[in-house]
Parts: sequence; C-alpha cells; structure tokens
Amino acid sequence: MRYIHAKPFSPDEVEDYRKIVFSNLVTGMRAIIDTMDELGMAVQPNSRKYIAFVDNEPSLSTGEDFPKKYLEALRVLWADKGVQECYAKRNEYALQENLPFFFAKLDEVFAPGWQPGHEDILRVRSKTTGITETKFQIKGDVTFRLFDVGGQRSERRKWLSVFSETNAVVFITALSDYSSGIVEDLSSNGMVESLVLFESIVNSQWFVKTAIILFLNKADVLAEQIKDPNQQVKPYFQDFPGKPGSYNDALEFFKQKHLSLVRGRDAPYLHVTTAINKDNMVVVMSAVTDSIVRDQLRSMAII
Ligand SMILES: Nc1nc2c(ncn2[C@@H]2O[C@H](COP(=O)(O)OP(=O)(O)OP(=O)(O)O)[C@@H](O)[C@H]2O)c(=O)[nH]1
Ligand SMILES: [Mg+2]
Repeated sequence: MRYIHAKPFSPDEVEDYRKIVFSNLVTGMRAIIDTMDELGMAVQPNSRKYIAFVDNEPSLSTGEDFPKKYLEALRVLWADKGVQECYAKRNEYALQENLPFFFAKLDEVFAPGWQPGHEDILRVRSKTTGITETKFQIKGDVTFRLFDVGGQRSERRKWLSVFSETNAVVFITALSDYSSGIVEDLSSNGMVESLVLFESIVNSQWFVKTAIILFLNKADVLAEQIKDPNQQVKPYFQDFPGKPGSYNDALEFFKQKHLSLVRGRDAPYLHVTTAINKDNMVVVMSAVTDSIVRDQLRSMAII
C-alpha cells in the first residue's frame, strides 16, 4: 500500500527494515536448526561450529553493518545438506518462506552500507503487534484510513477496538497454507484456521453493512507448491475434487471453500493476489478502492 500510494519510507523505517533482514536471516536459520534437533537431524560435522552464531543473535546498532563473521556462518549453514532437507519440510513446521530470497543475496546484504530496496522490504517478515494506522489520499479527495492488525491468535483480541469505525474489511488468506501448520500450533492447518476465522468475520453482526474484501494471497507460492508431489491438496482436504498438480483446480476449490461460508449477505469482493508483486497489487488495489467508494456512495444513496 505504501508503494502504490507513493508514501515513501523514512530513513528510520528503512533502517528498521535493514535490521529486521539480519534478524530474519538469523532467526530463520535458528528455527531450522531447532526443528532439526526435534526431528533428530544433524548438520554436517563441518557446519557444527557455526550453530553457536545463530544461537546468539546480536542486536545491531543504528548504521552498524551486519557482523562479518555471520556471513560465513550463514553461508555454510544454508548450504548444509541437513538444513536444506529440513527447509524442504517447511510447511510442516511453519518456517518462514523468505529465506531463499535473502540467502540468495547474502553477499549483497552483508556489503558495508547496504540498504534494503522496495523488493527487500516487501520480503521482510515482521509480525504485526497492536494496530497501526496509515492514511492515504486516494484520487485526490478521498481519504482512506488503513488499520493493519496482526493475524496471530494472541493479536485477535485487539481487533474489536477498530471494528465499529470500519467501512471495509480486507481479509487475507494465504493460499499456500493448505499444507502447513501455524506458528502458534503446528497441529492446526493454516487454511482451516483461516477459513474458520473468515466465517466468523464475514458473518459477524459487526459487519452486516460492511464491505468485505477477500484476498486469496500468495498465489505465486501456491503455483510452485502445487507441483510438489508431497504437497498435494487431497491429503489435507479429502473433499478436493480437482486434478493433482492443477493450480486452477486448487484455486477454484479454495475460492468455493471461502464463498460457501457466507450466509445471508452479499458475497465478498474476491481477488487473487501476490502481495510481493507490485504490478498485481496496483491493479487489485485500484479495483478495491473503486468498490469501497461505490459502496459508500450507495449507502449514502447517492447512486
Ligand atoms: N512469495 C510471496 N510472499 C509473500 C506474499 N505475501 C506476503 N509474503 C511474505 O510473507 C511474509 C509475511 O508477511 P507479513 O506482512 O509479515 O504477514 P502478516 O500477514 O502481516 O503477518 P502478521 O503481521 O503476523 O499478521 C513476508 O516475508 C512477505 O514477504 C505473496 O503473495 N507471495
Ligand atoms: Mg502484519
């Protein structure tokens, strides 16, 4: 949203993202190593000495480059056979998915003076806690106030505080979650969790008159994942009638799963999205703002 509406990030914000990239790399690697421990997997003997690095994540001070000794440690660990095998099972352990992106440019991010660009910031994983508000001026005269809330279970009790002033709700489901656990509880299926939550939001008394906009996001991840013989839809959703390996069938199935939960109200606006693809989001957000503005005018009986 910030990129689409040309609200540049301040130097402080860019600096915060830069630090989070380092943290994402170290924490991500630690999560893999911890998972390997649980699974009784081990890194190669040559990699072992580097584990202490990821166990002790240093906090960076402002302007401080990523510590050089971590470059070697992270490079060796990421290349480790056991680490790669464990990462390949990431859906079972809710491991973050931005690691290949940042590990592929390890030298670049460790270079002195490196700053994250747009593409990098879009890839940063930073859990939202609390509620943040951003204002956008749309098409000159309409002001949008966007409230971003966190999706994890512990965050949801805070949602109520913004419900009463809401004209539209954007609900985002990660399409790729059908085969994965969630961080809070690995035995829960991410897609089921999302569907249950969507059902309660879309049918909530709070939102009877509110436009609901459903994003089926991470379409790019679904397209890749569906090619993996170990991540077919059927083992997770017995009622899946589509062809194995078919992106379109999977997409249609998850669309219908969501829409079938809507009771006694207008169907939500639905968009298939890839949030890291700016061109895609420009088109989607333009459609979304149009529908919100139209709904508002209609409710004021202007059209
Ligand atoms: N490949 C891909 N990655 C995505 C897409 N959308 C989000 N991500 C990545 O998913 C990760 C999570 O993004 P966040 O914005 O932190 O997720 P969130 O839904 O706000 O999570 P909470 O704040 O905990 O509710 C980031 O690393 C993003 O780059 C997508 O469409 N495709
Ligand atoms: Mg968030």
